[in-house]
Amino acid sequence: MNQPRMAGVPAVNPPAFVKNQKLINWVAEIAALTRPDRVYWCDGSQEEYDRLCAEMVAAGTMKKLNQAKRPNSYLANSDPSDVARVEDRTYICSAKEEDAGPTNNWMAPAEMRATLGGLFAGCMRGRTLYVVPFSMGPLGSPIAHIGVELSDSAYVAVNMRVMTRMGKAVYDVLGASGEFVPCVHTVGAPLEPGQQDVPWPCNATKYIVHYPETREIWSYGSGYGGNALLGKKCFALRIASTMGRDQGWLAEHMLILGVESPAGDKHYVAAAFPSACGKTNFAMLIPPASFKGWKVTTIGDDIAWIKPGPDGRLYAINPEAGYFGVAPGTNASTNANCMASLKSDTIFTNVALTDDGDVWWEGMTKEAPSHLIDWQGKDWTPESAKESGRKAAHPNARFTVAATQNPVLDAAWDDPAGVPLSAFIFGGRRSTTVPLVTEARSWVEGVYMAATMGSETTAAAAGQQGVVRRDPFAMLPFMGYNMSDYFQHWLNMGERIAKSGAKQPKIFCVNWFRTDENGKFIWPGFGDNMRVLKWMLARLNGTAHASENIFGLTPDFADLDWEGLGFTADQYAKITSVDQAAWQDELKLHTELFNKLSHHLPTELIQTKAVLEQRLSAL
Ligand code: SAT
Ligand code: MN
Repeated sequence: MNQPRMAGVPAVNPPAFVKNQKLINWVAEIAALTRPDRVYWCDGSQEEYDRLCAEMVAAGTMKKLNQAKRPNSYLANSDPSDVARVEDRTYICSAKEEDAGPTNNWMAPAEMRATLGGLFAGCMRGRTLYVVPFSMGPLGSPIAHIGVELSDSAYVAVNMRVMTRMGKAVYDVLGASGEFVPCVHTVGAPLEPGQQDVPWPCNATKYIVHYPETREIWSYGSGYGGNALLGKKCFALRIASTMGRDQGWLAEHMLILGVESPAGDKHYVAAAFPSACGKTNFAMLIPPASFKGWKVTTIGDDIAWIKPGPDGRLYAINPEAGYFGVAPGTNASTNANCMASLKSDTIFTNVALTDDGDVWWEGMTKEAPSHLIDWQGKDWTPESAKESGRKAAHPNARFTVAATQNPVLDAAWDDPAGVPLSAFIFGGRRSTTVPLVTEARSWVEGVYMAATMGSETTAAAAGQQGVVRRDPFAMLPFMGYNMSDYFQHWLNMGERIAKSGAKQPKIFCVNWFRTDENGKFIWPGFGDNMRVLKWMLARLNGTAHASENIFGLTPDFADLDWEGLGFTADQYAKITSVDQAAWQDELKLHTELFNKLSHHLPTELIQTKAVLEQRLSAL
């Protein structure tokens, strides 16, 4: 099976367990283009993980943390220029521009191929090309798909082992003729002979490129998060959303959780929030002490693949196998389950290092340690930070940890059949305007709520923070095709469920983030979001009251369980009020969005907006 060798091209030497000739040929082709010093086929073993981590420690890319305090854990500090997803460098290169739609950057495939051809030529010189085979979803599940990432970053290889089902078993599922999504990744920093490497190689030029028709991903210049771990946003959302459109399923930026009442009534719900808006915390929620016997369990914290089952209901899997979560703000009271998950076997990126070889980030403890090494490797003290405002951890600092370390992992998290969904929740980060919770009166109204969702931007993406932007379905940075066609796809899915005779999931819109006149959050959030979940469950079972307003159905103060929380009707009014003037402005933004998305915008959504406008002006 070996390929003839060209000068300067390393032998591909596939191990005997790799039987897929198409894969071997493709690896040879990419090696010939990128010219790595060697090709290494990952088997996903613990031994391999430990070895690659040890190599990165020796190279200065990672530090091994104190084995007694944080066993088998590492800290990586990225280059300060490479700390978040780069949305303005992310492209959907469909044959037709209108198929990428107005929310995506587009370039003609041939033009992009020419550009990337130049950039990728010789881009891995002096480095190792890692062949990283992975399954998104339980191995062999009918909802799962396989990808292979070729990367010159060992950091990517070890993170992929945590974030996906990665390794030898994938080659077995792939067999001689199985399909895979090819993903090519380079940090874009070739080494000349004898050139000393830097701890975090990357390139000022970055391209995150998707070809939806041929289902290919090419990523250049970044080693961070969603730019580089290509199974996540690139495959599981951008490419998978187009697969879902073509094949009748959904790839969503959603957590999936199970919620069970003391009486044993259990439902699964999927919830969409933009990056860094608390999906991981919600997915691992610990109910307040007064909610005895209530249980919340995690299926996933970021992405859901959702397909209609034989009974017509929607079934969801988490395509991932780990969490790449935001560290700052995570602590024993905001997310004790997460803190427990991070006790060992974790890769931290861009958090601070304590003097005893452990990690720290803003919000981990009330008091910061008296001295730290910050995420840029510099001395940091609370006093110096007061003056300079410098953070010890980057606001988008992350942990990478296996789902199996989560103490509240749902028993069905790895079930190839997925779990049936009873409800969808959509939420943005809005300091004003949007009430705590609203139930849509119909599927179409729910799709409207999701389509017009706005959110204040966070540190998860490079660029200005805290500005409200429309983020339909929390998918704005992750859509693989024309946004309005996606809205239509959602409407079609709703109809399909209705036609099957199955009950459509209910759709809710939430906002945990309303602030008072001093800019402080009014709603306690975190575990207390259970109060809203409980009301939703009762709505599903037809046992809770809701009042109708212009936007949908909202609980009165008396409809929520307040036991154990001193929250007043007055405070509740502040986070549920619907201000006419604010909503008139809000609807203007919906109009702006709809003007931008006019190509193929479903008429049902235009009609829904017209009805809202009428109701609002009649107030
Ligand atoms: O960097 S990631 O895209 O993986 C994280 C996020 O933005 O949600
Ligand atoms: Mn996300």
